[in-house]
Amino acid sequence: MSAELIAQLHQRGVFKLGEYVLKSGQKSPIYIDLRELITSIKILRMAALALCDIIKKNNVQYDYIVGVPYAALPIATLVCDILDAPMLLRRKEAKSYGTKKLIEGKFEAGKRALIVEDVVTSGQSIYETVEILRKEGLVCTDVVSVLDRQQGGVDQLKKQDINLISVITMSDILDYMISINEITAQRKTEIIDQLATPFIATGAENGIPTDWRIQSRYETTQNALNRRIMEIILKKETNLCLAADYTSTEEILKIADLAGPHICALKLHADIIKDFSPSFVKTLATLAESNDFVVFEDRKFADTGKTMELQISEGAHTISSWAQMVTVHSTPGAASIKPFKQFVGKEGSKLLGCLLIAELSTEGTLTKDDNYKKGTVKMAQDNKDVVAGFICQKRVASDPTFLYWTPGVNLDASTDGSGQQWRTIHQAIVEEKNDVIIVGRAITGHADPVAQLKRYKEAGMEALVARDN
Ligand code: S5P
Repeated sequence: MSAELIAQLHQRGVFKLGEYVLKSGQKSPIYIDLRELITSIKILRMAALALCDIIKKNNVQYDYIVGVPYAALPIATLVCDILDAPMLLRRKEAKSYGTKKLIEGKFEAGKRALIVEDVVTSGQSIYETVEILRKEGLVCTDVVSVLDRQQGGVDQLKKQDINLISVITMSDILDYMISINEITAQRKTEIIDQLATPFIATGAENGIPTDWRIQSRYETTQNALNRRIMEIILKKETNLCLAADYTSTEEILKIADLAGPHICALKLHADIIKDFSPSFVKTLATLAESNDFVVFEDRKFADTGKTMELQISEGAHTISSWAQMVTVHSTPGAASIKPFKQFVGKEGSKLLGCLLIAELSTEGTLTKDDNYKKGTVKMAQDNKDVVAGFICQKRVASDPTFLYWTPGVNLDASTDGSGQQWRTIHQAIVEEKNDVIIVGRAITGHADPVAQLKRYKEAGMEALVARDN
């Protein structure tokens, strides 16, 4: 059954050879995205049947079946259907209303829960699920997965008394690729060796300190903007940046006043404001000072050095006279940074630093390209005095001296229908390892923005603390 499954998956292009960076930041010579499974119910069912097969063959005992959220949920559902077994659902975030339960479904403490996973790498996501189930009194010792990437997952889980059985392993896939002359036996050995090399998900590759806690990073940072932001994060306990995308100064000042206590930065698009004026930025500066937040102009500069120099200091907005931070595209190359360097510390300029756009949140963005991201990171690394970090979707560099700011966050919706892609705070911070969440319409478009500000502030900090502890 597993051979047929491998052939079917291969036919759908699920195995991609190349150079990839996994969620953990680890490099991988092969990428396997089993999420493509769910677009073919036939293959999904085949995988579910194979899982049922190994459950029976190994005589795995269970009272309930639980999928590791989210990718394994459809397959866990099918497994439950085939085995006629009761399913429990593990939530990634407790509901902010009602019962706040982390496990949905009826269960009795002391009974056995069997975990279903799609792909196992280090076993970390499985362990997180096991921990939650065990806290609820469930007995949790067995996991079945579709694929084991052979990256130490089995051993890591063993240490936690969890037994992992998989339908297919990376070796099986590579053997299949050898059999159809797609790779050589030598390449297989190289890939398996590379995958088995222990990985430390930090900056250790570059000899950079490995502590990601904001407190430690605050104590060592050399960058003026990061010092300021981290100071606010620690003092006000907020890693929330509000995107105040209103077109009138009245609305912006109103939300700035309400948001003040809950945010570390207020982000503007000055070019969408109908009645922008020097008195507006003056009032905003007063609010920023009394509430302790940073004023951020999301200009996304991308031009020749000279033009950007004029764009930041002249024209209707004279951005450098009021914004403490701005966004800059890396596309112009070295010219991206130079004009901004001269404004940090310059008389009459408020600029403390900038963020480089490493990856956009929009559907179909060309910034997904790995070389593009690498080039952006290199540019930042060579100019740490002015580049404080990145706008990104996943932490783009294993370097804690930068801050990673991420837009595309909404707890109640996944898209705006105009290309924006939203995901949860847990995903943005814990899974994708960003530091600051940029949230707009989830707050500004809500009937009760203050309640939303509190909700995003609390959830943002909770995720940050959970990530680093
Ligand atoms: O990739 C990006 C980069 C940015 S800075 N995607 C984004 O959405 N942004 C900005 O973040 C965008 O311009 C907007 O101001 C904010 C997100 O707003 P929301 O309403 O979608 O949360």
